[in-house]
Amino acid sequence: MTPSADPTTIIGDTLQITYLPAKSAALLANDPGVIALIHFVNSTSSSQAGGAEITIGLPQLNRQKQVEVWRTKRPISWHQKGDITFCTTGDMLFGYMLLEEGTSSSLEALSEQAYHSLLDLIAQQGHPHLIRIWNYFPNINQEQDQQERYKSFCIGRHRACAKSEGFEKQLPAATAIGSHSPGFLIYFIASKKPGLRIENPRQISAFQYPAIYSPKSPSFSRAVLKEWNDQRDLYISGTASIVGHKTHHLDDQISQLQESACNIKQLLKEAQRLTDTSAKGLQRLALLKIYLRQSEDLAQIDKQVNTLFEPETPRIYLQADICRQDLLVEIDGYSTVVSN
Ligand code: 3EB
Repeated sequence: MTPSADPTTIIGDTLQITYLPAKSAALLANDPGVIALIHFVNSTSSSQAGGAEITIGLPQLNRQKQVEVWRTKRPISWHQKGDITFCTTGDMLFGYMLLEEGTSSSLEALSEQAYHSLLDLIAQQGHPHLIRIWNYFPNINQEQDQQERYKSFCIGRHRACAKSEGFEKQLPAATAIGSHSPGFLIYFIASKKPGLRIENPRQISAFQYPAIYSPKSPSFSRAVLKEWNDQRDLYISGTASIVGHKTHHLDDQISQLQESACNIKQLLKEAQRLTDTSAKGLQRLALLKIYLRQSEDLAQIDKQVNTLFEPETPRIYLQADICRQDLLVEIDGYSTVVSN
């Protein structure tokens, strides 16, 4: 659980994502290079103070609390359109929205509307390629209107995405996680030029899952590789203990963790296979975000993570609900290499 590097080092030109001790976040308040500070605490909110300040209602389990910091070396310009606050830095667009779930519309309608406005916005702004997206909303496994809320989300998202032809070939890497407080929060990266979609040979594409998991398929890729100016990033979707389309290791958190790590390693191999050797540096993960349904046994889990990944890999542990009832662990991965 070692915090990552010195807050003053910025590696790539376009985007640097790090975890820093939460105590040092105040030092960054007036830093013009900050795109976003992402906090993991007990409630969901967002505000704009120079950069974006996003708070996600997921209790952080690390003893020394961390904050996720997004920075760039490029000039940032901020804008607001409807519910979406966004900035552009050259090829990249970063945006977020926090929607309230009213009583008048369903989660399905809200998800469709959110994705519809997001896809519209990035097209209008000339950054039409959705690269990576995070979705957080409460009670993800609860039934509402005779449907599990995760499934309602999938249906709404699918409906919005399906408006553009061939969308299934360009799905972003994604995370969809159940938070512990009200508010439907989305943040995302889009770009002018497309990324490269990567699937996992050990898993059926989520887009082709049988309908038991959702009447309309989950619209995401397992990972997206993206070349920015002087850097190459690999955004790995929330990865769980799924082989083929089935959950493996029911009721066994440690085995699920191992299977998830195995899936991530397979994805890294696949990224390597699909690109030239310069993707080598991408084999080393820069960050791990580990969602745990149960918060007990963290010491044992952390020990396992040290053996499954490089022990110095910065990580944040979050207590979260995962989109299938039987999943106990999910991991987001990120790696980056800078050329020259
Ligand atoms: C899985 O592999 C686990 O619906 O956007 C992981 C990442 C999962 C993203 C999503 C779902 C999503 O199917 C669940």
